[in-house]
Amino acid sequence: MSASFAAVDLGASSGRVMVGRVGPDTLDLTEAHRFRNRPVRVPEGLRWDILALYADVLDGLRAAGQVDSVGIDSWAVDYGLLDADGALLGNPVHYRDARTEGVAEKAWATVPAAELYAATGLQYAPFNTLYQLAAARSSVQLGAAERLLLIPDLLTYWLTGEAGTELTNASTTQLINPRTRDWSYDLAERLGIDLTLFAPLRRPGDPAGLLRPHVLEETGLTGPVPVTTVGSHDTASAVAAVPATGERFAYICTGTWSLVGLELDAPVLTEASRAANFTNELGLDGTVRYLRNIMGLWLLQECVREWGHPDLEQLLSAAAEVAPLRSVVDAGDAAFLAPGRMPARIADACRASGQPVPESPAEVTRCILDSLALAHRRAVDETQSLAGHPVDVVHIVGGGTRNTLLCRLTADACGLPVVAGPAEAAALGNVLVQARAHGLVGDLEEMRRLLARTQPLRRYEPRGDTAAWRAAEARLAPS
Ligand code: LFR
Repeated sequence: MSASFAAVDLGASSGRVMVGRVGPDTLDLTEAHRFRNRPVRVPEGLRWDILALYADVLDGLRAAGQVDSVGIDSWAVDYGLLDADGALLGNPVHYRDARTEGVAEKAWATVPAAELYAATGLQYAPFNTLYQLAAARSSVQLGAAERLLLIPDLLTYWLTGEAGTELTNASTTQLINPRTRDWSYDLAERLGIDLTLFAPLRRPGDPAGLLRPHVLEETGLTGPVPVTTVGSHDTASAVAAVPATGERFAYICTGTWSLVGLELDAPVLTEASRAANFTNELGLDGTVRYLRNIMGLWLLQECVREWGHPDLEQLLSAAAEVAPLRSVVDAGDAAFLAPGRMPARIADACRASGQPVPESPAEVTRCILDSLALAHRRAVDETQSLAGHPVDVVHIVGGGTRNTLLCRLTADACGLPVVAGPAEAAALGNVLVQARAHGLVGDLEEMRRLLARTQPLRRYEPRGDTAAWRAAEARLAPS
């Protein structure tokens, strides 16, 4: 028996609709539609073009053809607000928008940062939904809102008419207690956040309704076609698709961000963990994604945009020839969060730490990739000691697996073997959770065995010792 599943996977810079065909010993993924996700700057700030994304989702479902179910995942933390009639109130605000500047400090006056961490396990990031809601507190839109739907839940609502809040993504709001895996009622009340805005929680595998008649009409599909709840946070789906065969592994989900950490059974809520800014997001089947957010390929994407989109392959081969570790920046620094002027900001950071300023695009690219590998090394080291969970392999999944230089440098920097692949991890995790809900695969372990058997993976052994990386680390001021 086999079945087909459409996985809608929206990243911050591109989206795709993939079709996964799953049988007892097969897992094939094909691309139905790929599209750009282009945020738009309007006078009031940076916004997601959610209608364009929805139109692309519909085009993708049409291209996918008849499937047994549909699942949706996307980036985290952002949301749309609906009025009492269920109509969308304005374009969702982009998490890189400046509205949250200085907001966290005000929230901490009510609930101190240490208490927030102990209650939610979430890292400090200015864009956590909690701070976005605090920033929007007196806005007309929030005042008029009856419902708040996280991005994948909003798209699911448009497709099926059913509203829910998927748990793995809900955990990125900073309003969930990672021990009870339910809302942090007390915290929300103290911060004046109205939890009734959120639709009831649903979990990966839960049904999320059927495609509405007008959606069937627009996509040419024949009903009934169910939508299945998946790990709707893209990182939850990507981690579910890490093709690890044991427990002693760290993962790096690469794309716009690098998310580096471990899969654990319980959250780590210590003060040391808070100081290191590690987060405890909820994963599939009671797991915790214990990880750090690193700026990731965003640094390169923004430079490439500024350079007028030169050929990436050529740029990466030229970067491979540049002398290694000449200058490094702290790829965890929030100074790189906002869009714009990225080469200049990288140059400023090198200057400020007394290192040579990279000049050519190849030099800047090398600086970025060395810096990312260094940040990967640091996070892999720290996650093991903070969680008391040693690893002997690092799995890299996501779009960054196509960047062989980044994978190689990461293996060297960590001093550990790297297994790279699959590139479309989020889509595969999305497909596998749907397949499981349809009785085609078993638990997480079985999903991973299927991935390891069926997906092309590439192994990078570490070269040399890590002395040069340790020296480069010392050049950066402690974070
Ligand atoms: C990756 C990701 C990260 C989240 C960031 C913002 O696509 O979902 O996990 O921290 O985007 O939502």
